[in-house]
Amino acid sequence: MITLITFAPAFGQPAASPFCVKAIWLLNLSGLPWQREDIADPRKMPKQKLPAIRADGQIIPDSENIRTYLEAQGADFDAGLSDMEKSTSRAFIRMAEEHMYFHIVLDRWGDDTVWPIIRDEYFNAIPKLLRSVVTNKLRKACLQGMDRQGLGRFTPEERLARLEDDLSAIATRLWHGPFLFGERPTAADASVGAMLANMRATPGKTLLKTRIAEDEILCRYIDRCADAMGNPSAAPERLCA
Ligand SMILES: N[C@@H](CCC(=O)N[C@@H](CS)C(=O)NCC(=O)O)C(=O)O
Repeated sequence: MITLITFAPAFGQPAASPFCVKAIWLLNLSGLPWQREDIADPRKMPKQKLPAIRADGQIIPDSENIRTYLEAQGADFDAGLSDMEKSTSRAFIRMAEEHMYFHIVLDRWGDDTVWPIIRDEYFNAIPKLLRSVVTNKLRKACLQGMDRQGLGRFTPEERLARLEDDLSAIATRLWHGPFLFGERPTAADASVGAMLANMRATPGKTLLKTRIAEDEILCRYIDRCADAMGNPSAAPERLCA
């Protein structure tokens, strides 16, 4: 059986990380049997990140590699999509994972009102007396990385303005159906839906969280994604024979 190595549930999400939520949703869509193993420290993983799966005696890191593995087992997440739709899907996945994701990182690690809640949720295995010292270093390294990446140099207002075009691209597709590519969830929904869900789930009242939480179209979409992909028995149909 496939074992998903993931961060634990947090803030009402099946995992603290949107990439782990994506992997959970893809696993559910695949219809393959799987179990989860929650860990707090990814340093022993091949890429020092989560998610990863243990399957066929090996550890496969990275949610896209997990998708590839599941497809090799017979899953077809984009069944029925045309080549044009598949190429658009690829762009939406990149938008979610290489842009929207970093807004979540900055919202959670960069906001002084949110950070203490994140720290105590993510790092509750570290004894309280040590927690601030250890996590201050991690936080500094994370924010330095975001500064180098560039988005960390934007104010929250500038970040939100930058994100608006992504949100409007998503909403435009949702005018045409309940999911990004029609009536049923596809791979792009697992990425985009997971990012939006985690934006909304961030504790506190940041500009980003409020923006998503007050958007009826996006909130209904997040809920539809969670309903359709969040529960193995709720998957629209078994993708694997
Ligand atoms: N490209 C990877 C990204 C995974 C990723 O960034 N995971 C983060 C959590 S959202 C992580 O494990 N961070 C731990 C660390 O960097 O120490 C994927 O698709 O799985």
